[in-house]
Amino acid sequence: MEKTFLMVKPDGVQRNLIGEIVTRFEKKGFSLAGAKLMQISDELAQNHYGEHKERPFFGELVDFITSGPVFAMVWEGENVIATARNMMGKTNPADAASGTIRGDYAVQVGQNIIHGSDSPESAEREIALFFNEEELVSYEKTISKWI
Ligand code: RTP
Ligand code: MG
Repeated sequence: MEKTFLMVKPDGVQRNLIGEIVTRFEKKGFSLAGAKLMQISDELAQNHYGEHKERPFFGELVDFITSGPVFAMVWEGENVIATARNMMGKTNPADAASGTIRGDYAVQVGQNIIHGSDSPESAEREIALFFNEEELVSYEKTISKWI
């Protein structure tokens, strides 16, 4: 089953949005495969956002994502990578539709509440970067046949 890496960013943790965000993915019908509250190191931040190294906002991005604890998660389900991106909304909250996480809870592009893998390749890379095999659980839910 497809897996993705999602993370409540420091602004979402500070604003007490962990529960709200977990609830949205649970109610949608996806399964949580792993989760932890953690402080991202400078090295992990630079690696995670490596694709943006040459962008003018890279320094701010690394400073922000290391500015406080994040809630890292792995979610599992059919088409979870693309569907989670839709549920998050556009990168800039000003462009994100109402009903999406960024559309409902964020204002600025630099503080947009949640991260989500943007492709199967990034999902695999990011899950491996943040989680050990032993931290992930695969299980059947009896509700699965209703989704
Ligand atoms: P993310 O990686 O955090 O899930 O966000 P994303 O895919 O929607 O956007 P991406 O292009 O990967 O950019 C990563 C994060 O960089 C910040 N950003 N700032 N100042 C700017 O113009 C700018 N552009 C992007 C955002 O916080 C974005 O989530
Ligand atoms: Mg991205």
